[in-house]
Amino acid sequence: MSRPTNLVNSWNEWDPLREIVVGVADNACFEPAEPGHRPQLRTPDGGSAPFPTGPKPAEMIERANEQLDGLVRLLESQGVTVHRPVAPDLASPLRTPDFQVENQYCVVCPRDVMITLGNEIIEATMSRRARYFEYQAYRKLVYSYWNNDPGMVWTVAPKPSMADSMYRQDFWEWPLEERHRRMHSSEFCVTQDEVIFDAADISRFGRDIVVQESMTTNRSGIHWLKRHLEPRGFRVHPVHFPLDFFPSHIDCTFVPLRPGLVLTNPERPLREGEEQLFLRNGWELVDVPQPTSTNDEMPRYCQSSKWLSMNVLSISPTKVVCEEREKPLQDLLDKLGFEVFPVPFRDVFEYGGSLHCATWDVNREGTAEDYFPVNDYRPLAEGPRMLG
Ligand code: ABU
Repeated sequence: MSRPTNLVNSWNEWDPLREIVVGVADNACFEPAEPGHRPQLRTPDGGSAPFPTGPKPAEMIERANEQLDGLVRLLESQGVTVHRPVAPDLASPLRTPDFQVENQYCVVCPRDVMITLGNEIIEATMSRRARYFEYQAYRKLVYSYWNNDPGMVWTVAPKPSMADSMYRQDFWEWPLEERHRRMHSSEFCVTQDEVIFDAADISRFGRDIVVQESMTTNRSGIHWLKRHLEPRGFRVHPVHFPLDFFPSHIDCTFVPLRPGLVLTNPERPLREGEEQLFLRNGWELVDVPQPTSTNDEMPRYCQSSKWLSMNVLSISPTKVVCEEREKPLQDLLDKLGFEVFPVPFRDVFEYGGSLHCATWDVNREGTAEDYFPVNDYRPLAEGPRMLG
């Protein structure tokens, strides 16, 4: 019996896009301070005024939704099917057996929570308390894929406790010299005792998966991904960017745009040696230009770095959506042969990211390609192989 067309099918970050989820700002709250996160106002004095809590003002939500809706219109005009999550109440305090938090955050960045790896959707463990239940906004959609695509695999990664013991609180107090001294040890605000990863620390290259060790993904999380994905035929490669002292999510640091090309962050080089996988297989690593804003010039409540400039979304290996102010990057993309679609997105930044973060692709054309035939990959253990 022939199988119906796969609804869930996405192997990399660039194949022609068919179906995607774009976040919504409805019901968004300010992100609370918690052991895994210390939000600060973006002011030149480092933000000594307290960071607000509770629901965001309606006009701020409206502005972000206008820009998210603009992205939806662009994608639809390119023939892409777009879905939106349903934002639950986020303003009420949250209490589990292990922690409490005054409010949740938002459902603008599905990329952090959900990932498609071939025919599989994985819900990440997450690393912050205010985002513990964020997967709920996508469950209705996941059920529709589950009910209508018999080949789809749905995996929920183990939820960590997010108890105080899961975090290393002194991390936030380390002076810069201490961070510099420790920059190769990859110890951040989460310990190694529980499995922790945010989906946005993963970048997909066909059968190769690159995962950043960070404040939001620990070595146990990467180990879980290896043990889960290797038997399915994937190769999981941990990567590190030692000059990023507060790493969180790979998509402002290392952004593949087509076979053979990764955009790289000039201030966050790969750990020495880790570039070899790419260079030995003929990939080009191209530094992006400086963003148009400094970190201090980012929107007042934005917790991401100026490198949201490179958080672009691929519609295909030749078409890229880019934030409208980032002209230097647009010029580079143009020179590299891409058709660039600029959209305004700055009002979305304070909800956790830009164009890549605010989306989760569920279906792209294409299959499991091997872009890294030259490799000395050592799997954890031999298991049944599901890919060719
Ligand atoms: N959510 C992406 C943030 C990454 C960065 O601030 O560089």
